[in-house]
Amino acid sequence: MKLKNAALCLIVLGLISFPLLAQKKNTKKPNIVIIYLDDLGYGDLSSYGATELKTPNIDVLANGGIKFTNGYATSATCTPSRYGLLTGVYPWRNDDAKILPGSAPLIISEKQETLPKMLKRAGYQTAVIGKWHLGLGVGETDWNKQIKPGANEVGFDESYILAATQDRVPTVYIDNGRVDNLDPKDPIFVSYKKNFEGQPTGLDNPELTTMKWSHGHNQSIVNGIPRIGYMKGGEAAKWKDTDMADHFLIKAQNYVKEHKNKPFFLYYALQQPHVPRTPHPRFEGKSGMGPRGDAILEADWCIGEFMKTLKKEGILENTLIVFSSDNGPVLDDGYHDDAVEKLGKHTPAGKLRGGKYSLFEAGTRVPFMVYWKGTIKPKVSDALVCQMDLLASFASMFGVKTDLGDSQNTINTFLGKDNKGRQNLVIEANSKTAFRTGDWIMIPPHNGKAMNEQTHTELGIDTEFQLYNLKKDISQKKNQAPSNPKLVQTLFEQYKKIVVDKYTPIK
Ligand code: NG6
Ligand code: CA
Repeated sequence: MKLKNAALCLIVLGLISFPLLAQKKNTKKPNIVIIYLDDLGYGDLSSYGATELKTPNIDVLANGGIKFTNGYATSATCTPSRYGLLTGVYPWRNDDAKILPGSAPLIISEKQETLPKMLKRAGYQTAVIGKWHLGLGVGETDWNKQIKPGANEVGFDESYILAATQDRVPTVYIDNGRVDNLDPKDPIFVSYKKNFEGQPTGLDNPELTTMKWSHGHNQSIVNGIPRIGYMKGGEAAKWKDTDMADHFLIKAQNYVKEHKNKPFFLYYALQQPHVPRTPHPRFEGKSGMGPRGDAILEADWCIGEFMKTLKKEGILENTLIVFSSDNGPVLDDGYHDDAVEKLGKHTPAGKLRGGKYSLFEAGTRVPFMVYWKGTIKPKVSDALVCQMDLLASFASMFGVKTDLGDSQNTINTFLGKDNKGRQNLVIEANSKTAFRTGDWIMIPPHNGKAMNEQTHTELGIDTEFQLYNLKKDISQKKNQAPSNPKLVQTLFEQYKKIVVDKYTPIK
């Protein structure tokens, strides 16, 4: 009898204390980490169906969190996707949101709302570590001085970045607006117009290159790799390509260790598997697929190490992690690096058609997961979600007012509480757009090439309407537009309301 009473007591106590505990957990602000890869395809992870590559660490996030099968970047290339992610505004609303040279000015206005600014208002410390590619300064940048405005002026308390891409000059790290390790006696000069006298180039001095270019990438040579753009000086500041992954990882780990006592937002933007693919020698040959596969394994390792740090610092269960990629996969993106030759049975885009640069699905549909150990129950979600919506969603989660732009609050979908996602989405590739709603995607007529001959990518461009049912035909094999003119018209009207009818971009 006594025992029974005690048990009853415990149950009652449990019932009372459980909601309190649950409440406590929900009110505590989790750290937020966005892990963002560069050119990782929908089919590049074992958790997304890859059989030829094993990505056990990223799979922990996919299988232990919400794994989205209809998760999108806003665009099929880097700059616009990152613009969408950070500003919550469709990148095609900003004419400057196109693949930028390393010397381009910052394309986010200092007055504009951004994800880190909003999170700062919610009480977060903010940082970006890794690839930036949203421009720096106001033009005619002097790389020997403080470079402003940049990441720090649009919401990041701290930034440790590469300016554009690994294949573009300047090939240096920028630490809170200053070129890291720059020797003032050896100033650095950058030009995208003409070479500096006496400097070798990939075009004229192929004997000095250890990696061979296939298209573009024949200007200044750094570490034996011919790049896009010209650069002179700054010897001590030049990065070592094979150390880049370790370098960013250590920066990210240190950031966590130093900021763990208050909520932080870390945008950890890895450079892999974008070209030039330069995995550290300890990953060389590990995938059997050449440097592209090795770079993916290296990125997977980095993420595993980063997770270990979160765990060791005791904050893994209080950290919400979003994982995604800025655009879909490409094999030959300008260097002969065996990506084509050693691909074997691997399908970087999975069953999707197209790839990086494409309006077909593989351009923008990317691995996308939200992981929060102990809080989010693992599931696979086929809701339509987009990176651009993280801004409005986190704003709603923390009760912070925000300038919405195109960002929609889908927080319950991100946390796995519902399966609604967004109703529709405009995707973009090379300033051309298409409209997804429900299971349908409508690609309006566009002028332009159907094929990118250099990368061998189908671009999804046609002068006729295209309509695909993605549920029944994920590989976009059958154009249903000719047999569904009414539906095409309806979708085109909805699309026009968003795309063509005037909207003042936030600049
Ligand atoms: C292209 C480059 C490509 C890559 C891309 C940007 C050539 C021929 N091709 O112009 O190699 O750098 O720009 O990729 O130069 S992204 O992922 O940053 O958008
Ligand atoms: Ca990219």
